[in-house]
Amino acid sequence: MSKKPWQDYPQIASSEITPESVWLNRRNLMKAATASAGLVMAGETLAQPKQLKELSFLPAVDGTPFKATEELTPYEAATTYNNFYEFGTNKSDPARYAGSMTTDPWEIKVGGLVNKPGKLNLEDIMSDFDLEERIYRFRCVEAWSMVVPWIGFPLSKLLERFDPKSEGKFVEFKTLYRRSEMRGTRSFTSIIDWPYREGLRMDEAMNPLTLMTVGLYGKTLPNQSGAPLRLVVPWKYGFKNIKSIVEINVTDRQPKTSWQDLAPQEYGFYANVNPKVSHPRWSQAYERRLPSSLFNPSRVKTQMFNGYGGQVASMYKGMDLARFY
Ligand SMILES: Nc1nc2c(c(=O)[nH]1)N[C@H]1C(S)=C(S)[C@@H](COP(=O)(O)O)O[C@H]1N2
Ligand SMILES: [Mo]
Repeated sequence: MSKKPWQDYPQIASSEITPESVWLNRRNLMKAATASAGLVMAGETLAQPKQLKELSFLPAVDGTPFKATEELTPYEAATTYNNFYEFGTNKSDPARYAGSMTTDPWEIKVGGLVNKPGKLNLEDIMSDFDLEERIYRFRCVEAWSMVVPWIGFPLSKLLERFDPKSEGKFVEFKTLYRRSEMRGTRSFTSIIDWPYREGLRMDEAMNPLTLMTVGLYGKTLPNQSGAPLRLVVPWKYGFKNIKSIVEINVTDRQPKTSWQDLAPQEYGFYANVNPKVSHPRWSQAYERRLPSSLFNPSRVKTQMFNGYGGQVASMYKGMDLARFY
């Protein structure tokens, strides 16, 4: 795979290139030093990219928060520069290896504090929910960003169907964990306690911006983007946008999340985009809008709540956002 311009960041200190994986790699080195066995990765054949299906959907409406006005990130950039640690920690690993994940059949289990626990399969999801397009800014905690035309439906519509109980204050999400198809989870350097987990407060989950996403650019999601179903929460850092979801639970306690588990001082539960609250190792005041290169870094100012304050700021009234990061 040839290197794309947006995969070069000589303008940024090496400690800042891919902070999430840099952090992991440091841990990995320590782990590797103590590991007795060498690195043995099965000689995997790369799966063919699967056929993506055209979707019918309601286009995003001009002049609404559902349609960002910035230029779209090219499809190629959005689908070759990814974070999906189940397939490796390099940005190019998901596009290269996620094809090995089987996404058909697919089932999501919904339970916890709901009156009607149950399951949904992908066919139900595709036939029961009206799909709409949302053009959202997407901001990774590593300070790169993109603008993507997602396709999906509000998470609230899915949750309502299972009738959450009034004691339900949070929603927990889990990604598929299938070792045989996810080389990153088998790697001896993998330190995430799989499955990947995320969570939202109930009001965040019910916010109209919060999207259960099944596609991008008019078609079903490629595996590296979290097929067949992933979360998109545009006012939060990218790691909240959990991919390839198989389980959703309504809970009365704040769920544990994968990144919080790994480095609680660096990655909080809320993870609201906030230019004024720095990550311990870098500033969040600016971001690189993909495609970004040495001669065209596309440096833009990061906006409070990623520019969605009008829709979400009221949920955090009176909260110290430096403390609840
Ligand atoms: N299951 C799972 N979901 C995940 C991740 C992951 O490693 N595993 N990475 C997160 C991070 S850190 C980011 S920035 C986004 C990246 O989404 P993208 O690859 O579609 O840009 O996915 C998030 N969802
Ligand atoms: Mo991220």
